[in-house]
Amino acid sequence: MNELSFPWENRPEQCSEPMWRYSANPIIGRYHIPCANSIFNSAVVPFNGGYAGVFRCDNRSVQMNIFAGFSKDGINWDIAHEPIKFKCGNTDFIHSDYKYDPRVTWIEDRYWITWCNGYNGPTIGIGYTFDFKDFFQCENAFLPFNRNGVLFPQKINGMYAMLSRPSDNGHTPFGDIYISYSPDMIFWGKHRVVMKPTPFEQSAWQCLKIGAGAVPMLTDDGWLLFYHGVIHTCNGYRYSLGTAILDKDDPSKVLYRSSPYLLAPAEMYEMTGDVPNVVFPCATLRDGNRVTLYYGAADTTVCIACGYIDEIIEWTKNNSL
Ligand code: BMA
Repeated sequence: MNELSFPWENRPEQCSEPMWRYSANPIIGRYHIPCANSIFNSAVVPFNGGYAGVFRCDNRSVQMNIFAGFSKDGINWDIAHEPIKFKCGNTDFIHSDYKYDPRVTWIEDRYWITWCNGYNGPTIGIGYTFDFKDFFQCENAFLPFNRNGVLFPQKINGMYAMLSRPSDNGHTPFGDIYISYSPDMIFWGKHRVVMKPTPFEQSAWQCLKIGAGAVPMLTDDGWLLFYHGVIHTCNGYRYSLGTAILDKDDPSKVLYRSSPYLLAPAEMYEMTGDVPNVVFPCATLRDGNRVTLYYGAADTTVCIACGYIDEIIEWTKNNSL
C-alpha cells in the first residue's frame, strides 16, 4: 500500500495516551449525502489500492440502512446516495425492516458484511460482495434478538467464527459477548460466552453491557479486539471503548481485558449529537504497526483515532482486569 494513502496522524506532542483522535474529526459529517440525517457506526476495508466501506446512514425519516462507499485515502469518502440492494446469496430473499451498524471483513475470497438486521426485531444479517457493487444476502445468523455480530477474518479450527451480543427488542439494559461457529455461513452453533460486563466497583464504564466492535486483528499475542462498554448514568447510557486480547485458537478465552477505557466520549462531537456520549468502534485499518480505528460519534458522525499496535497491546496487558 502506498505509504501516503494510509489514514494517519502522528501522536500529538502533549499526548501520552495509547490512542489519539484525528485532529480533523469528524471525517464524515451527518449531511455527507443528500438523504442523510446522520452517518455513523460504519466499517471500512482496504480495497483495490484504496478503501471501500459500508456505511450506516439514517435518512430523514430516520430509517436505518447501509450504503457502499469508496475512498482513495480513507478520509475523504464517496458514499452512494442509495442504500445497498441485496441479491439472493445462500438462501431465499430475506426481508429486512432495517439495517444498521455494519462490519466488513475479507475471508478467503470475498468481503463478508454483517449488520444488525430487522427481522421481527434486531438480529444479525450476513451478506457478501466481491466488488462493493453487487451484494448478496445470506441467512440471518441468529434468532432475534441480537446485535453487534462481528466475524473473525479467518476460519478458526476450520469454521467461520462470529462474536455477537444477544439482546432484547429495545435499548437493551444487559449484554454479554458470545462466540458462535459455522461450517457454511448458514448454520451457527457451539455458542460460548466470551466476556460479560464488569462489576461496577471494578470498571464502571463497562458495567452495564458490552459488545464487539471492530473485526478482531490477529497479533503475536492473540486476537486484539476493540469493543464497546456501556454504563447507565443519571443522564442515560454512555458508550466508551476498550480492548481485549483473545486466545488465537480458542477466542472464547480472554487473555487480557482493559480495566480503563481506551477512548470515552470527551470531544464535543462525541458528547453532543442525536445520542449524546457515544463512541462506537466498528472497524480498523492496519499498516504494519499502525492502526487507525473507525468509530461512530454520538450516533451522528464518523471519526477516527490512531495508535501503534504494540503499544496498545502493552497497555492492555499492563491495565488488564
Ligand atoms: C445501540 C445501537 C447503536 C448505537 C447505540 C447508542 O443500541 O443502536 O447503533 O450507537 O445504541 O445509541
